[in-house]
Amino acid sequence: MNAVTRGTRLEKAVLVGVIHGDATRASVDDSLNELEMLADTAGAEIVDRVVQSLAKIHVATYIGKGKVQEIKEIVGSKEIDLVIFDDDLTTVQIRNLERTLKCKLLDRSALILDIFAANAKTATSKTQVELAQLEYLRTRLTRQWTHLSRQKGGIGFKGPGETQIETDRRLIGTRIATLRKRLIKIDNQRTTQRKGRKGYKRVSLVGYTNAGKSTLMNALAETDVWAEDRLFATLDATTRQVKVASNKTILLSDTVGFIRKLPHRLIESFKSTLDEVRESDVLLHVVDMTHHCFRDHIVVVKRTLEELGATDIPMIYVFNKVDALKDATVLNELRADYEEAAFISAQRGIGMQEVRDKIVSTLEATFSQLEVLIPVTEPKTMSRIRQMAEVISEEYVYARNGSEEVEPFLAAHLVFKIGDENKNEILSLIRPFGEYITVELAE
Ligand SMILES: Nc1nc2c(ncn2[C@@H]2O[C@H](COP(=O)(O)OP(=O)(O)OP(=O)(O)O)[C@@H](O)[C@H]2O)c(=O)[nH]1
Ligand SMILES: [Mg+2]
Repeated sequence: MNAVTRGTRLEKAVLVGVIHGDATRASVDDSLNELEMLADTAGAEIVDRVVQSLAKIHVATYIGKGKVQEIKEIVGSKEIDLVIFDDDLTTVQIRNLERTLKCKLLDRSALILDIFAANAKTATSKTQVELAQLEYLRTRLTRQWTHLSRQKGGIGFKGPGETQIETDRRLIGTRIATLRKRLIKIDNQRTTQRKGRKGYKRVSLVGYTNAGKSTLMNALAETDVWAEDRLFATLDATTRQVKVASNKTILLSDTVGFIRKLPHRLIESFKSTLDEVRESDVLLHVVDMTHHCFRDHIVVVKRTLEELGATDIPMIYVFNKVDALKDATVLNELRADYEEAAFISAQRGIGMQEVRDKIVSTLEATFSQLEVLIPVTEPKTMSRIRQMAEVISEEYVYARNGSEEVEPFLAAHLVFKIGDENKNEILSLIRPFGEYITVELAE
């Protein structure tokens, strides 16, 4: 997509990965495969890959001198426009490498930011991406770009980068402050919006990018949310009503996908979008089980959820793309490992009823049913219960505490369902009324 909008030809890129610390050849290869997908999404043509095994990272150039020379030769002989490192580089490393390689240099964060910039469609996501980009640029203002044609654009040069890079730290600081203020305003608006949705249970789709979240959203909500074989197709949170049972409608939200090494500042600036996730009653964790790295993807998603503070929310695993699965052993293993999971094809609409049923049962599981007699002289307690709980039945009866000497009094016999999060408060409220019993009055 970007390649088309950028005209003439795809930018040619070389990828660079380093085996260091816990990384193995295989894990670096997987990560580079993903970097390749990211670069492809951004509109680059991957011409070559360079991998180096390092006991120690070089402070000045990240990789060793010999490797830098090797890349330099590739850049020259294959007319490379762009060198992309799989790890984040320091300002000094970028400067030194650019000086030697004489071509554009990006690290993984910058590439992801670039894709986000290209995919940001709404005012909110544009603001969020711009903020993340400026935070990134601010730490790299000493870049020497003089040998590059900065105006030509291309990967890593979209969005505010083209103009803001030339302004000084102070200007960027001012812009960042403005964007932050704007985001606080958006945050407040969203909070108000969410309050207006009270009464509905909220379910969010989470998962690795390209897992099929938007496709599942469409299948469940019978709507048309943008789904595409592209990383980070969705950046904004979309919420739809979904009927999960004949008498139960929930709100389902689709949002931005996760990826390895998602820049922390992106998570920071997408906080208001991701609040949707944090405040959900249930999470649907969508996994593309046809991807050979899907187990790593699950780990990355879980870690990102930890970072968001969303680990206490009940989660349903939804293994997607069962239609495209070539290896039955994967399915057998998964069924054993994840007994509660749903196995579906969002694209073909297979397993949709199972997903709906699991949503209903998971929502039910987070509720307790309580029964209590509240004297009519306690209207405050009654109204608090009505606010927090789902009242199933309400009947007026006569009651008294154990003692025969006390005159029976009118009380409401309430049966209600209460979510775990409010259970303790309700229990302490109704404790004083726990002793009452219903009495039948003599004619
Ligand atoms: N074979 C197959 N492909 C699927 C299925 N569900 C989704 N896809 C494809 O997977 C790709 C990604 O789907 P999306 O729904 O855009 O994925 P997403 O998780 O929303 O991705 P991002 O928004 O980019 O994070 C698309 O090309 C879909 O057509 C499925 O059940 N089977
Ligand atoms: Mg999507």
